[in-house]
Amino acid sequence: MRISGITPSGHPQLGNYLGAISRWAAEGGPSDLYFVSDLHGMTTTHNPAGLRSRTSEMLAVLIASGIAPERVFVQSDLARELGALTWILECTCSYGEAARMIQFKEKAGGRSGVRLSLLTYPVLMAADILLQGADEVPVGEDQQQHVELTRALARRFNSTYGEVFAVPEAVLPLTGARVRDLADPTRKMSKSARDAAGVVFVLDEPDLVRRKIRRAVTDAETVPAYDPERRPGVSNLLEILAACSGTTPREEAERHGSYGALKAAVAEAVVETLRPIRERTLELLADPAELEQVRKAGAARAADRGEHRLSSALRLIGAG
Ligand code: AQP
Repeated sequence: MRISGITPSGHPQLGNYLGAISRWAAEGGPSDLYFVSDLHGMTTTHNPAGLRSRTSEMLAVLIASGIAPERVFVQSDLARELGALTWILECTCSYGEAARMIQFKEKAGGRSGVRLSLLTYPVLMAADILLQGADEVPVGEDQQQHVELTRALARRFNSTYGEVFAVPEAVLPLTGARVRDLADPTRKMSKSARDAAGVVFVLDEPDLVRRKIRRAVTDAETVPAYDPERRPGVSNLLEILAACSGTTPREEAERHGSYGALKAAVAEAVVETLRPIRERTLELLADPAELEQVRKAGAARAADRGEHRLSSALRLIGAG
């Protein structure tokens, strides 16, 4: 069984959709379970109302994109179970192991007021994976060290207290296009980018999408060519267009004779790709009853799936 999460650290953006969510929604998608990891969205200063609304928005986008509702849940709906399991796993983890995580060093390095949760969030991630009994976790390179930690904790718990957890493996995710920021194509498009000018959000109005794409940074040339190294801006536009159209960036480069024509085609392709997702998401958010129902059922299923592992772990560690 495979599990994938997405953090509502910002509004879902085109890169999340083309690179991950659209794959998740496709037949034979990479995972069996998808969750909105809102608890991971509070390891740095956050706004509670904003987090709550972004969590609903992310859940709505997952459903609107076509992921089966029975595969989806929200992490905080399992806060009690995950809190208990995280504590058990923290009692299985050394401080040194957690402090070695590269992401922690990068994000905490030299800063004051760092939340303890920034150090311990990989243990919560281990709890996400181990509670559900996942044996494979599709993750990018930046998360592989966290899956390694999860494996170490599962093995250690099993050998010290008794067999409870499947030892998961990190597998390469089936990813779609890598989308770059339109205003700074040397960076990837990110939902938490400081400047929204280069980020197309799934819920942006079509005219705003067109405007952002029209203003996308390119280079001093005038005719499109696919050369990600030397011409990252125009290559990014070609990749986006190819991902939306089911073609290749090189085919798209041949099809469009000027940057103006290319940008117009990219804008229309993106608007049309996002249109049904945007419309369905807005419908779901306008009448929260359906989303509430999906959320409740997802939480019940996820809690059921993990219940025996949590109660066994508590009992074996001497607590239940
Ligand atoms: N620009 C991107 N192109 C392709 N895929 C992308 N993903 C994110 N950005 C792009 C994919 O979206 C999935 C979920 O992302 P995540 O929540 O795990 O966080 P992330 O990768 O860190 O995404 P963001 O949008 O950049 O968030 P922030 O700003 O919080 O760091 C992943 O499968 C990811 O590869």
